[in-house]
Amino acid sequence: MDSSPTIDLIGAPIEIGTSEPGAVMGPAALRTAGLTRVLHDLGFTVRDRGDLAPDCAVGQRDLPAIRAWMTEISRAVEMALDGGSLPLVAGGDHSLSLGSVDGVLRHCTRSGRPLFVLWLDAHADFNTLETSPSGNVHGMPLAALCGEPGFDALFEGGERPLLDPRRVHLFGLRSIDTGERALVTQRQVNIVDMRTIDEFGVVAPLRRILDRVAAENGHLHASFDVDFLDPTIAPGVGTTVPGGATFREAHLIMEMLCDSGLVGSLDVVELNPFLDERGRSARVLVELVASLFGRRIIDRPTEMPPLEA
Ligand code: HAR
Ligand code: MN
Ligand code: MN
Ligand code: MN
Repeated sequence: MDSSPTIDLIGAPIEIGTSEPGAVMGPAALRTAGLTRVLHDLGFTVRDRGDLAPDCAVGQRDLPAIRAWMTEISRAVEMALDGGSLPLVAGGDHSLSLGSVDGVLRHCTRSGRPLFVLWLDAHADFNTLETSPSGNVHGMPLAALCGEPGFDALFEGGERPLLDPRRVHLFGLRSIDTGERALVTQRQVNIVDMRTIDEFGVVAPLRRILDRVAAENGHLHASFDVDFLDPTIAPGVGTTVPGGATFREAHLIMEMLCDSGLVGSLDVVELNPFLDERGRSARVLVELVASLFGRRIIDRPTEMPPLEA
């Protein structure tokens, strides 16, 4: 991101991609936890665009309803980027990334920059309608974005830009379905799973990703699924998986993303306030977003501090 872009906060209260109700309250909980205020206090101009409300019946879970959402989200994100703003899409379940990444792709296609996606998530979200054990669309957005067959009904007619699976970086993976595992391998999706993080920490793997994006002058889209975090620090999500990132790990990732200056768009998804404990998860998310946008303990480079004589 450049010095201080305007941030367009786009609420996407969608839960048609999941079988666990509650994610519709996500954008409201993030605002309540102070999302707009912390960004404003960090010196950003924040335009809260409110919550999108496409013209489809509430609770409707069929493909046309999802498509109505995707079209709206995609347009809002593309418009923000075209106008020089940084879109922050607050969800809502992870199916919203079908729309947000589609919007970023359209912008990048026009500007000629390659799009890289950092998918911070316990899950791969690379199921197709055939491999999905649940039929829940929030487990499928990456497959759809990368052009796996069966998803055309989700997008508007005409050509749509596709995401290159080799530019997708899954980070924090610890739950994957059988067919999905075969597919991500076949498509050469990049994976930093929890085993890798246990062995090498978050710094070395993330630095490799950031170096790659910088070397190719890419646009980096970060998609933050609450279940990336360990459920002990973020219980407010419908699909908790034990063994997730600690607060310190997630916090450091955000600081490194900030230092890189590469993040051009962001999703914060899957917050389910109905399952949360007194707003804890929403508050943790706001803390992490603040770090991503430049809140730091002390202004100095990230090298080891010199020893005082
Ligand atoms: N892989 C499982 C499925 O497809 C669970 C997916 C859960 N997805 C999310 N987003 N919560 O990551 O049903
Ligand atoms: Mn741009
Ligand atoms: Mn997800
Ligand atoms: Mn997930």
